[in-house]
Amino acid sequence: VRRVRVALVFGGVSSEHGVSCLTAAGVFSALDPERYEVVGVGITRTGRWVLVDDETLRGLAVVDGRLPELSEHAPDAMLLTHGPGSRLAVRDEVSYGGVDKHSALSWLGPVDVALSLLHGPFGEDGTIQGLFEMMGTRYVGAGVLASAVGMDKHFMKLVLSASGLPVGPFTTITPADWARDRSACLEAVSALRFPVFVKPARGGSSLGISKVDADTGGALVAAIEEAQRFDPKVVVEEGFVGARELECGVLSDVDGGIPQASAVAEIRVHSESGFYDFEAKYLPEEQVDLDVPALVDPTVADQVRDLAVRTFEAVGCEGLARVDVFLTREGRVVVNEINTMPGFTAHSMFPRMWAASGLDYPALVDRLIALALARPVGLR
Ligand code: G1L
Repeated sequence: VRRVRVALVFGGVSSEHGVSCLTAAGVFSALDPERYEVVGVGITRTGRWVLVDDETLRGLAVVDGRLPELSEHAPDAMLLTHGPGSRLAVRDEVSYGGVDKHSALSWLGPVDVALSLLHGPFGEDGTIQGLFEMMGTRYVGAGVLASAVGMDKHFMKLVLSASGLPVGPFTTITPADWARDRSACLEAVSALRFPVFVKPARGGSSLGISKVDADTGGALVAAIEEAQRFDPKVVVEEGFVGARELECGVLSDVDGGIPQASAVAEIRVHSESGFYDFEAKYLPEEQVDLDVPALVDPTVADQVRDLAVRTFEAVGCEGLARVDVFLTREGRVVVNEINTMPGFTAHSMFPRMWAASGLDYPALVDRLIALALARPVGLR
């Protein structure tokens, strides 16, 4: 039987280049070489698409505490298309004379499924998913719309609240809002209960996020302007003081039935104040304990799982997503966010939650590829 040809697209120009490379090595090592053939498509820090062989993929590891990085010297890779199985080409350095570009391309043949491991803009925001759609290539994970909604905290909250799901109070400040009437923006923020978190709407990481403790004009404007450095659109959220932070993994059902939720995990933070706060959340990893599964009442875990599945469906996700929730001091479960591209090394939360549910890392990767292969190309 023919092996499934899997394109791993990774690296990228984002700040998470190294994490993406590390994830590529993890996914690669989880793929059974008897059943899968891997085509490594790297994107260098400068944005060049390069072909990455198996040995290079295997070698992407942390060395001396430093994250791996793609070399700029690899041969150019190009995704040329159409139909089920986009064609991959590599520039043939020997025959390439700069005269006839077509004669300089060697075919690598069709790919059966693509896996993007790119972070942030052009990676998890629906853009590369759109490229795969246009090429008629099956791919793992959320589609164009769900990826874009998952990346944008403003639209994510609109979709979730319109679907009747519990989200915290928030307000959005677009560049036009800010230009039109700053004091109206600040008044909308003042209607929230403090502390508030000021965030770039489409960051995907913790960059540009500030906590503002009190409704004092100066601190608020400074926090908004800081967030605007990362994204012209800013979201301000009420903080849940003293809430516990829980997470749950969701996977599409293989037979197209109801999505399935994993064991629930808890991120436990050590902080001076003794409860969840901003400083604690963004402290180095040593300061955080991960409980997988979370030590919560089984009925709470069931509520979290149910909310995670409903969140997944509300956003129109496919494949996988990690849903992060707050368990408030009053015992309410509220969605914080959905992440269509969660951390995905074997030690990341999503794989760990599924391992706790009996699905180990290689089985998880298998399942995601099977889901992508079973999915029709085009409108679904
Ligand atoms: F394997 C999946 F499901 F396709 C997959 C691949 C990569 C899920 C999540 C990720 N995550 C990442 O690549 C990243 C967290 C390193 C960047 Cl978004």
